Amino acid sequence: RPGTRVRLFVAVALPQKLREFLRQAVRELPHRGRVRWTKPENLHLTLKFLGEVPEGSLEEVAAALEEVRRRHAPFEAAVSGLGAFPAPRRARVVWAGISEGAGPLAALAADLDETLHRRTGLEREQREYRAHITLGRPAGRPVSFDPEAISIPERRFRVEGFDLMRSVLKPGGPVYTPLGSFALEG
Ligand code: 2AM
Repeated sequence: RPGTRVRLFVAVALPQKLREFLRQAVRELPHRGRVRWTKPENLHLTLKFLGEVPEGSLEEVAAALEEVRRRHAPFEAAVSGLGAFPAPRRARVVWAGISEGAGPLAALAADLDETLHRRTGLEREQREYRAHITLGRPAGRPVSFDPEAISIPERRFRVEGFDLMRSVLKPGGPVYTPLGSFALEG
């Protein structure tokens, strides 16, 4: 159908063991307020949020990602620690931090932003990229917790590529589907 739009983002998939580890770690977190914890199968590291894109642009989006993947080599990254946007005492996003690989992740994010803008006319990101893994969001009002209350010890993983993801917003939470995988090779 003409005019159909798809909600897209580009993300690094996380190993299943790491996803399960993160989901388990936050089960122990004492906090005030109701949190919708991210389902383990949905845990990912976003590089670029594209928003609602016309279905007809999908080929050009994929071509941009293909261009980017060739410019970057695989690298090591690590997750550790817990934080929140805008702050742990009034959290709208509870996240796991990136203790290694933040530089190459930001370089990938910037290249995706630039290349998608050039090839598809997508608007460039205004906010600074801050690599994080969203673990949960408040069900209503912001939640409050002590980021030191639990420890998320360092867990390393290798970034071999990124995926183009489709997001469908459903009452039970977003459903993410990979539309394509792009292996780093630069
Ligand atoms: P988040 O991890 O901080 O929630 C799919 O929604 C992915 O795109 C999420 O990882 C989300 O970030 C990210 N994203 C970035 N900007 C967004 C926006 N304006 N609306 C929804 N998701 C956004």
